[in-house]
Amino acid sequence: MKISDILIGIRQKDPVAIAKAISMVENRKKDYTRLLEKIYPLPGRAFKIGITGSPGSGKSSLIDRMINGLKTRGFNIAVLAVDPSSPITGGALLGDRLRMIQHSNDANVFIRSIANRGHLGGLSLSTHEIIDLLQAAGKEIIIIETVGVGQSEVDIVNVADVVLYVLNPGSGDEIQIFKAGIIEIADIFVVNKADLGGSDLKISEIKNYFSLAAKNPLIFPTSAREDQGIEELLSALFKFREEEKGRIEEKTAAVKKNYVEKIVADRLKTEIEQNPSIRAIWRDSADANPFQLAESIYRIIQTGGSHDKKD
Ligand SMILES: Nc1nc2c(ncn2[C@@H]2O[C@H](COP(=O)(O)OP(=O)(O)OP(=O)(O)O)[C@@H](O)[C@H]2O)c(=O)[nH]1
Ligand SMILES: [Mg+2]
Repeated sequence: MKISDILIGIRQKDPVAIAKAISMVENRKKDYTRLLEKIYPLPGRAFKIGITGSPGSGKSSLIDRMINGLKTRGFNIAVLAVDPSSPITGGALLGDRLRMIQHSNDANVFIRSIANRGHLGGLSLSTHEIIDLLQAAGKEIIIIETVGVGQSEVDIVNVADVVLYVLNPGSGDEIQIFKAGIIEIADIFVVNKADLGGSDLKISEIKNYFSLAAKNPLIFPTSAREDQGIEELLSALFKFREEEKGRIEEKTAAVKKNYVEKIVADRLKTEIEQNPSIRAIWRDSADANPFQLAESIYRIIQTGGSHDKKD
C-alpha cells in the first residue's frame, strides 16, 4: 500500500488503512515520518481516556463493557492496549484483545495491542504517534490501557485527557497509589470486581487516604463481569470532560511539549547509535572518563556531525 493510498484510507476511516499505518509507525518502516507529517493537517480531536491499574484488576474487561455504552452513544472508538513488553520478548499481548473480541467485526471499533519496546521511562514515541493517526482517522474516543507497572503507568497522564485507575476490593493496593504518585495522575478511581463484595469498604479506605491529602476523589464501584456500574462510570467521564474543559485544553499543550521532547530524544538516540564519528569514540573507550566521552559525543552533535539516515 502506497502512502497516498493509506492517507486516502485514513480519511475514509478504513480500518485496513489504519492498521497498515499503525504497523508502519510501530515498526519504523521506511517513510513512516512522511506519513505522519501528512496526517497533521487532517482534523481530529478525540476524547482520550487512559486506564491503568494493577495487572488483572479487570481493565480490559471493563473496556469491553464501556465499548457497549459508547457504541450506543454513536461514537467511533479506538482502543490501544499498551504492552510494556521487555525488549527481549518484544511481543504485544493477545489477552487484552481477546477480552474485547465481541467487538472485532465492528467497523466503528478499532482495537489494537501495541508494544512499548525500546523506550525506557514511559510510553514510547510511537504511542503518541499512533494516537494522532487514530485522531486523524476520525476516532472520537480513544481508550488507552496500560498495565500499572513502572513508568508507563504514570506517563499515561501525558497522552490522556482523563485517567482512570482500576483497583479491586480486598486488594490492598491503595498503598501503591501513594507510593507510585498515582494520587497525582488519577482523575477517577474504579473499584472493579464489586461482585466479589467489599467494595464499600474499599471505597471508604480510599476516601480516608485522600482525606489526609485534603482531596475528594471520584470513586465508582463496577463489576465488569456482571455489567454493573458501567453507565454511571461513562456518565462521570463525560461530565468530567465538560467540567474540566479548560484544564484539558491546558493539558493538551503540555502533552504536545512532552511529545516533541520525545521526538527530539528519539532523534538524538538514533544519532548516537548511528553516527560514524560517535561510533568511533567507543573503540578506545575502555579506560576513558565517562564524562569526557559524553562531552565528546555532545560536541559531535553540537557541531552538526550529522549523517544520512539509512531510511
Ligand atoms: N469477579 C470478577 N472478575 C472480573 C471482573 N472483571 C474482570 N474479572 C476477571 O479478572 C481477570 C482479569 O481481567 P482482565 O480484564 O484481563 O484484567 P486486566 O486488568 O486487563 O489485566 P492485564 O491487562 O493483564 O493487566 C479475568 O479473569 C476476568 O474475567 C469483575 O468485575 N468481577
Ligand atoms: Mg488487560
